[in-house]
Amino acid sequence: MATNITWHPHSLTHAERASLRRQPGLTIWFTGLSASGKSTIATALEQHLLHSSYAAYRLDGDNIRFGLNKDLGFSETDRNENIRRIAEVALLFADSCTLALTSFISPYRADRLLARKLHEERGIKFVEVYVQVGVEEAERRDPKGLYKKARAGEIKEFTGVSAPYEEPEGAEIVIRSGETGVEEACRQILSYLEGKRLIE
Ligand code: PPS
Repeated sequence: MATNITWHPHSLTHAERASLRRQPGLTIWFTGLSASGKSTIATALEQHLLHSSYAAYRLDGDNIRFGLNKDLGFSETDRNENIRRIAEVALLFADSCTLALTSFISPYRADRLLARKLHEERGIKFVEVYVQVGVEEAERRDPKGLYKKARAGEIKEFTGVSAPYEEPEGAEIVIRSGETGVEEACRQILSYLEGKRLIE
């Protein structure tokens, strides 16, 4: 970190801002293997929320790597940095009273914990959604043909094949992707958020 820098606090607390905006700010953090369905579910949830007049915005793994994180690859160190940056960006969205939806594989438990900790330190809610699917099923789906390439050795360090995925232990929501349709998954998340009074 640079030296000679000073933190300038906002003129409002997050709670005061949320009350003025009449809109909560929080991060819904999707994690799961490639082809688990996390982006599909996050996209559908974003639609639901927007149609219910919530400010919501989805940050997507592939997309972010076209811009902000285009300098990063898929080594463990690069993935750590990818998730660290996304955690900070999601926090900014959430602090500004947007519902930030992130869909990144985020394979390392420590990275997801860091994202959670950053939010908790600022008093901002963090909801982890594990979109659970076995490698076999993800590989059977293989919508982008990436598992096939990984098995052929054309993609190195591919999650679930030649790089690890550490399953979440304390996710607030677990979606069993093989048995749960997209609409049902959205309902599961919305009912959790409503139950916790995070949205109305
Ligand atoms: S991570 O692990 O959180 O840093 O990955 P993420 O930023 O979510 O990017 C995952 C998408 O990148 C594509 N892709 C790979 N995924 C995993 N491993 C390797 N080696 C890899 N190379 C490219 C792939 O399209 C992932 O998108 P999803 O939507 O998960 O399938």
